Amino acid sequence: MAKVKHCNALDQHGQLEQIYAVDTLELVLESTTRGVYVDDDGDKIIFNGSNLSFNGEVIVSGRLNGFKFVDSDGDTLISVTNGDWIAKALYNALAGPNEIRGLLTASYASKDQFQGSDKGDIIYGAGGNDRLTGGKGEDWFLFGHGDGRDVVTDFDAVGGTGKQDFVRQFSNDFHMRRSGEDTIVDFGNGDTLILLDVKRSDVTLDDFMIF
Ligand SMILES: [Ca+2]
Ligand SMILES: [Ca+2]
Ligand SMILES: [Ca+2]
Repeated sequence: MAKVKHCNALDQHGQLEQIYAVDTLELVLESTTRGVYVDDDGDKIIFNGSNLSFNGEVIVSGRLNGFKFVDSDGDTLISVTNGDWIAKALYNALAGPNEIRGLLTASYASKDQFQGSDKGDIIYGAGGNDRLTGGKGEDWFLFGHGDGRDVVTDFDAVGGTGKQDFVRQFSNDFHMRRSGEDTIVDFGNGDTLILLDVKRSDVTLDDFMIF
């Protein structure tokens, strides 16, 4: 289970894709436990692991247990720990056509835990049954086809401007039902989003946006 922490510096709608020029990433530090990549304006991706080895820019072997996005000011944007991945597979996902999104989708493929910052975050659990906590601010929870049975622990359906949370989902073909104190958003085929301690009557279609 990876633990993913979004930090304040990423701020509202933090799109790593807009921050990182993946084509320009260069490996600037390598060891058996670490690989540090920097893009052309100084934003870093730091991989941590064991038995790592490199061939040019490429990680060719070893395991990764986490990685961190650190911007050119030295502020951590997202920190991922407690994972266990084949290092080459994650490197290949980053080097593939979907770049950052590919890396995140590959890393978040199983059951993980997400903690948002005090500001607005975009939180994407990807595959597996994830536990998602947005924290303060206006948070967006992304949910795609095959993303499992995810739980949002602090969904704010009534907060108003600056606090309200939203779901960004792959399909408008879902139904909602009450389950005890919770609201279940059911997309069928095992894809469900559970909004803990949220009243069914507080959730409206305004809380959703298809992507
Ligand atoms: Ca996941
Ligand atoms: Ca937040
Ligand atoms: Ca999931």
